[in-house]
Amino acid sequence: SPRGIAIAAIVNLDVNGATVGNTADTVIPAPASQTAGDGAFDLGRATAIAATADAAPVGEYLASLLRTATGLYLPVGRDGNVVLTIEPGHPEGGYDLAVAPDGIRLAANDAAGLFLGVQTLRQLLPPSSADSPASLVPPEIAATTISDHPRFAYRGAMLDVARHFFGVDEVKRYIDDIALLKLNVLHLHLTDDQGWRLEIEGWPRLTQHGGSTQVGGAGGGFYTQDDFREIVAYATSRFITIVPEIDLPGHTNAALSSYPELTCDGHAPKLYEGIEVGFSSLCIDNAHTYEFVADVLGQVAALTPGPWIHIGGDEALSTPDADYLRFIERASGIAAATGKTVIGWHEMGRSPDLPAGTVGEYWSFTTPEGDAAEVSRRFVDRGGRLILAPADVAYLDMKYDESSALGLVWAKGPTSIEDAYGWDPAEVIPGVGDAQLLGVEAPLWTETIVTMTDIESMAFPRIAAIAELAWSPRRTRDFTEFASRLAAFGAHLAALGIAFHRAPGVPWR
Ligand code: TNX
Repeated sequence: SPRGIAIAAIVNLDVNGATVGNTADTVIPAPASQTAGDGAFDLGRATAIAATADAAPVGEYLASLLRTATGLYLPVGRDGNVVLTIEPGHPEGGYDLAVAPDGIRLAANDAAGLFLGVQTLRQLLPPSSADSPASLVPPEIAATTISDHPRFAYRGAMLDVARHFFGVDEVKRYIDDIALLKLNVLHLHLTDDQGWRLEIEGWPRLTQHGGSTQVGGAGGGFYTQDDFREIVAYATSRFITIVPEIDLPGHTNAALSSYPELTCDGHAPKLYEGIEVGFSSLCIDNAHTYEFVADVLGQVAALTPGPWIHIGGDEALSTPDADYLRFIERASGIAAATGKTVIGWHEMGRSPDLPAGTVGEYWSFTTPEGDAAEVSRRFVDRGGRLILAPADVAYLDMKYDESSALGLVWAKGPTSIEDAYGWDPAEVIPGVGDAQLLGVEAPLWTETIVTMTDIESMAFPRIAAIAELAWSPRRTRDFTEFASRLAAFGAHLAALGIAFHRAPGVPWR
């Protein structure tokens, strides 16, 4: 088979003194099909990127990556030997990439597909960045033919900006980090007990007061609507869809503290800086509550070009059951009236009445607990699909092992890289296979996560495992082989300055 042919050393000097990149055998997530060719393409001064108008933004993006990585200023125009083509006939969401000694051809149905192909091409180059040695000599790319497409349409990461706040630049950096792995969704958990992070017109105290603190106290912060638009625009430039989450009716202490009329007794609770869950609830039979929900969800939907709006619904432990069901019915209707497809954590499946097509996000374990499987299947029964984020394998905020300084352990203890890789989305919920799945997501809750380095070291490398489960065909699954590709990927992460955890069990270089 073409796989397993020479896993090339990541930076070799060939006889001409050029740096030779990885072979296709080192790409993460593993492509659907790949064949090694003969020879190599020399990236040098004679290289030019050819792109038609619709492909030009991806051409410019590739040129800017190569400028940083190699110091080469490649022109983007009508002619060239690196040809980006948009044409019909490729598998949904996929691309074809051919690297030969006389040129590179990348083709896809749309610019999003080309962007994904560029992420593969990056990993075929020697790991490099503006200040690394690979920039001193023009690199080569070993000849290869790749035909690739994703297993799932929704390949997500989630960042909790409520427990600890992360600014626009940090979110942009995470967007670039996850784009490397062909993830195409960033779910932002914008509100929780500890903070309200998005400006809502007409409700200024949500951010002025409710956004003023975070877990542990110091800091806090929020996005103005312009900040949020900037995040959305940046994500769009990376072909990543933002899914905004406003968590309702629990996880709302910051809102209740800002507007006492949202409580049942009219008393504003204090701001909260701890990490307990399940103690707050909007007042369910209160007209203000629905004015609030309609105003917030309306503005969030208007700010977000993507098709989805997430309304939480998890861990509403202090909302009586009957109230919860009444609230979810009403709030999901308000959310659907914005024109978006509603997403909710799997508890929302308990509601007898959800808008058609509502998507459930499953966060129980790889062996479902309690009624999690049953309530999750109800989304499917009502025409929706599921996103899987099983907490024992996909939660990036779990410790790697007992010695991890950061992270929690409630989801069946620590989660190693083997754990993150060692499951299959089609085997979690009986009766839910690929056809019922929208995709997979890796949430990063931030009770213990404070800095960008914390984010990256908890996410990487486990997010690479989740990305591979979301993208690659099942037949490519093999931990030993994955670990060897991960070692090559780690060299790229190091060159890019992405802090990653050198998890044991991987032959890091
Ligand atoms: C559970 S899973 C939560 C979050 C916490 C997380 C910590 C889910 C939908 N809710 O509120 O941040 O555990 O791991």
